[in-house]
Order: sequence, then C-alpha cells, then structure tokens
Amino acid sequence: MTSDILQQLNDLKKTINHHAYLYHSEDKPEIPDSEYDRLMHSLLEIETAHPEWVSEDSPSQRVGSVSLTAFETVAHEMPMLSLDNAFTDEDLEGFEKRIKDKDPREATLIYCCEPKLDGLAVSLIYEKGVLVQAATRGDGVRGENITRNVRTIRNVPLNLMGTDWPVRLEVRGEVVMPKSGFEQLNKQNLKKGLKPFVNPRNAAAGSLRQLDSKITATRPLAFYAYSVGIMSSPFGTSHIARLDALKSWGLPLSKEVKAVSGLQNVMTYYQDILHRRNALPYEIDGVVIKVDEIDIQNILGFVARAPRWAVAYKFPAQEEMTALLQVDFQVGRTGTITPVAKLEPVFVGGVTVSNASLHNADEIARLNVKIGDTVVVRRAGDVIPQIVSVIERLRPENARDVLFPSSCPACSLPLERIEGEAAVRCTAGLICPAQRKEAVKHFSSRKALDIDGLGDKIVEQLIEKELIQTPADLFKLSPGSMTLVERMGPKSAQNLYNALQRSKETTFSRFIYSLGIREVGEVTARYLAQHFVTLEALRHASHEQLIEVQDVGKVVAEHLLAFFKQTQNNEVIDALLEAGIHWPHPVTRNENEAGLLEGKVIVLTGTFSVMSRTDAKQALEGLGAKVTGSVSSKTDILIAGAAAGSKRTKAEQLGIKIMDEEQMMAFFSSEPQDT
Ligand code: D41
Repeated sequence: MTSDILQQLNDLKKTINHHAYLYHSEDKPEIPDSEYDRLMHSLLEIETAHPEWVSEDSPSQRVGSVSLTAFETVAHEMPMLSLDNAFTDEDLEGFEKRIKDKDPREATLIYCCEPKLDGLAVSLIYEKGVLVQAATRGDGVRGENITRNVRTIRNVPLNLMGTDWPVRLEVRGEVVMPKSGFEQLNKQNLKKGLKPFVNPRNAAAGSLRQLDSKITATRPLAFYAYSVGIMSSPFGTSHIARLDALKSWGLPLSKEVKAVSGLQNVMTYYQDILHRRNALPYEIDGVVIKVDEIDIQNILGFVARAPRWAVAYKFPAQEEMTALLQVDFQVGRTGTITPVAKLEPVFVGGVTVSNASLHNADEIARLNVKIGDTVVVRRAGDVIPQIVSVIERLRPENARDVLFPSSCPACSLPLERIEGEAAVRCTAGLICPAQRKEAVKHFSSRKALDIDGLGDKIVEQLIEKELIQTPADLFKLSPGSMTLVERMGPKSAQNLYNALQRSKETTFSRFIYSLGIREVGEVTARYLAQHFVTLEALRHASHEQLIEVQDVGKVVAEHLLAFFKQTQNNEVIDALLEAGIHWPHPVTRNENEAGLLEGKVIVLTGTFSVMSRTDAKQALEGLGAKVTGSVSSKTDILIAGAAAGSKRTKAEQLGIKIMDEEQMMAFFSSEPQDT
C-alpha cells in the first residue's frame, strides 16, 4: 500500500519533470496546462500527506521556471507573489468570507477586476523615470534579467511621462503576444518551414527568452501593467488609483480593468469577460479580483506566497486530453465528406464534448492521429471543438490507422477528390440521402425560408421514411401524413403545416440562399437578388453576367452555372414555384437610373417597431444607400427609432438630417420620395 503510493509519487515526479522541461525550456508543451496542473496537484496531495517523502529534487520545490539560457539572475527586492485560484462562485464567496473574518469593518467591499492575461509576469524598474531593469518573475524571489529584450517591446515606455512618479518605481505586469500577432508570426514561421508555436503564451515566452534581442524586436509582444512593487514614495490609496497613475505616466493597462462594488458585480464582470473572451485582443484564462483599498490589503496581508486580498477566478480550461474512440464520416450538404472524431466525453471550455471536427484527410495526416490515441481537444467559445495534437507517447499498441472511405457512407457511390482541393466529396447530389437531408435542413433554416418547428430530427425522419425527397415535397405534406413522424402529434403537425404555408411568402434573396448553391451565402444571395431582380434572369445568366455581381468571382459563378444546368435542380425550383412560393415584386428600377438613395450615407439608431434594424439596413442598401455604424460629418441621414440616444444628439450637433421610422418606411413604398 505505502510502497504503491511511493511508486506513484516517483512516477509523478518523473512525469512532471519531463513536462516541466518541455514547457519551460523548450517552449513546446505536450500536454494541456489543465493536465499539468492536475499532475502537480496530485503530487502536492501526496507530499502533504507524507511530508517525510518531500525530496529536494521534487518539482514541488521549484515552482518557478528553469533557465537553460545565460541570462543573469536578479533578486526581486520585494517578492513577486503568486495567486490563489477560484473556479466557482462558491470559491469566490469563500474568498470574501475569509476577508470579512479578518477585517469585518466594511459591509460592501470594492474590488478591482482585471482580465487574467495569459503571458509572462515581469517586473520593470524605473529610476528617475528611466527604465533601468526588466526581469522575469522566475520563482517569485529571483528572476532573469531580460532588460535588453523588454526594451524592444513597443508599448513599454523607456521614459515615464509627467513628473510626479516616485524616483524609484517598480511596475509589475504581464508580457503577452496578442492573438493577431501570434497568428501572423506562425504564418511566417510556416512559410519558412519552422514549427509553429502551440499558443500565444509559449510564443511570448520563446520570444522573451531570446539571447539576441534583435530577434525579440521582431516579435509582436505587448506589456500590460497590473500592479506595483517597490516605490521610493507611496502613491494612491486604492489599487485602481495606482493603476490610473501608472497609466498617466504612459504605462499600458488592459482596457477591461474596472473597480466594482460587492461580490455580485464581480460575478457579473466574470460572466461578461467570459462571453467576450474571444473578441479580446489577447488570450486570457480568467479574471483577477483584488480588494481595491490599499489599507485593507495591508491588514489582510498574505499566506504562504499568495496575498489574501487577491484571487484568480479561472475560466474552464479550453484544452483537455481524452481518448479518440472512433472516426465517423459525415456527408455535408454539398457532398463534402468530413471525418468526425468520436471522443471519450470530456469537460472542456465549459461543456461536455464527445465529437470534434477532423476537417479532412490532410488534417488526419498532419496530426498523425490513430484510433485509440490520447488527443488534446480544444473548444474555444462557440467554435466547433478541434483536435489540436496527439500525445504520441501515450499511443496504445493496438492503435489503428484512420481509413478514409472510398465510397459514400450514405449512398455507397464512389467518392471523388478534386485536384488541388483538400475535400473529398460524394458527387451523387440529391440522389444521396445524406445530401437530401442537409439540403432540406438548409432550406428550412432561419436565414433561408425560416420554417418554424421543422427541426433537424424531423427532417431526418421525413427523408428516412421517404415522406419527402426534396424541399419542394415539404409543401405536399398533409397534416395527417406528418403524424407518421415519431413524437409528432396532430397539434404539432397542424402547426408545422401552418408554418409551411406561411413560409411560402418570402423574399427573392432568401429564396436564392435557400437553394443551397455552393458558396452562395446570404450576402451573395442578396447581391444576386439585387442585380438580377427576377429568377428567370438569374437562371439564364452567363458567366460574364454573373461575375459582374459584387462578391461573385469565377468560382462562385461556376457553382451557379453548374447548379442551374442540372435538370434535377430546375425541377425542384419549378415545383417550389408551383407550390406557391412567392416574393414581392421588386420596385422596378431603370437599369441606368441610380437607386433612390444612391450614395447616401445613412446611420440607423434606436429601436424600430415595423421592421427589424437588420431588415431596414438591407432594404436601404437595396435602394443604393451605404449604412454605417457611427455618425460623422460624412453622414447624410440619421434614421432614429424609439429611444435614440447619443447618436441622435451627435447628429443634431452636426446638423445632420434626422428622420423617423415612418419617414423611412415611405422610402420602401413605390411612391417617389423627396430626399
Ligand atoms: O493578468 C495577470 N496575469 C495578472 C497576474 C493580473 N492581472 N494581476 C496579478 N496580480 C498579482 C498580485 C495580486 C500578486 C499583484 C497577477 C499576478 N499577481 C501574478 N502573475 C503571475 C503570478 C502572479
């Protein structure tokens, strides 16, 4: 028993040391951070229960990083503390409770909330306003002198602005590689045949650890201040006031830093940042919450190496490891065969994931993934989960190759790989039941005919039970025949029937989009509708005529021609018209005459009651207007709905013509208007 645990401890030490080396010295981690944290946690758990086993060479004795490089070490005059973690609102409540137990004076505390940037903590020392030293955090007590490298970071001031800074001032913050710069750097590296960096943090670490600062200078790094260390004269009575002072001296702060009152608002802040995470310019892995008042911070002090007044409220990990159980092949709407990884369910990015996209055969080859492998899965925001890497060291002996099928899994007809394309596709078109299902799903989707109550599961059954073959057949269904679908009672059948009748009244652009022509999205469909005005004109358009349309290039033109050449497609279109699908006749416009609002710059603001803002925008654009987001001297007309605010005020100040919704609606009637 004891020897088992000892064995486990020794195994853990070995594994952690291996990964610590890959991570810190090679900047090439093999396992996700979440897994590394768990290994470390297990080690600490055993060592806490058996302090007699803690050896000097245990990874737990070295929380900082190893250095293989020749940087000079520098001691931090004031240690750089670490942060305790919270993972749930309950953890956060525990954090506040511990604060109130120690200092019950304040009923409602002010917290400074910051995004937790995923980079490297550094210390900058300014003497008489001049940057004299920059060091990594290291183990918190000692770091590496990286002054020459940090001086190359464009947003780090070499001289402070103003005059009211302490003669000696230590600024602490995080060096990151913004996402856009990271992607560019990796693209360049790929072109040069170099291995890409796995993530922005490793790229930032690799860039800061260059012995030649000329290389660092070419890397897109950025610094954001988050606190102060030593200071020859104190300033500010709150954390936020100190950060504001740093900002006034020219130091960059994250735009998201915000002081809020009470824990409830902290939770709101967390949710807000979590939702906007992908839109931020840098990667973050949580938020940092700090008691704002410095006096209270001092009363609270710290335990071990972390302050009692701050906590890192972490987001769910975006990368986890799991097993690849099987690879399925799905047939898309246009016949593309997509390999889909079936995974041992794993909690990642806030949800349980059991499928991930493998894109195509090239991707399978690039990853060198086999069935049975342990893989790293990433789910970032609402993006489809991806397999980012394979942990080849953990490959079982019975791992099997992924075999790409040679015939369509849905209709058994042979697959084709088009020269120069990564995709393998089934060219059976609407003969293939899988493509039929996808075509009908697309047809009824929100941006197409928007058929309420026709969900994916119902479409699948309608096709499988051969109640329909094509979208046009939907309109031949009686409420009675619909009840043949599982769990479809007479009431839902009648509702679906009614929804189908309602959907017959549509717009030309929605109709074009609903046909599911390759690479014709809603925007292209709109341009096509505006350009050709009638279905007959579109159907008979030549290649030359098609490429005249905005957004339509040679490829899309070919897809359109191929689509309208197929008899089967024309039969479906005719059947749809026969079933009564129709759209309002366009206001006839002389081809040579510009639209009613040609060239006018219009801004929409406030809420509209008759039309949605999106529809209004579309309709105005149809009349030749350019609809923009903000009011400027270039704006011709502001259309203000109910509760219009600052944009209206600005337009008034600039003397811009203001109209209400009713006046806007008049543009869309056939009567000529005076603009
Ligand atoms: O954005 C960060 N990564 C961040 C890190 C931040 N916004 N604030 C931080 N605050 C601290 C204290 C409270 C100790 C001044 C931190 C860190 N520490 C930190 N970074 C690395 C270890 C600790």
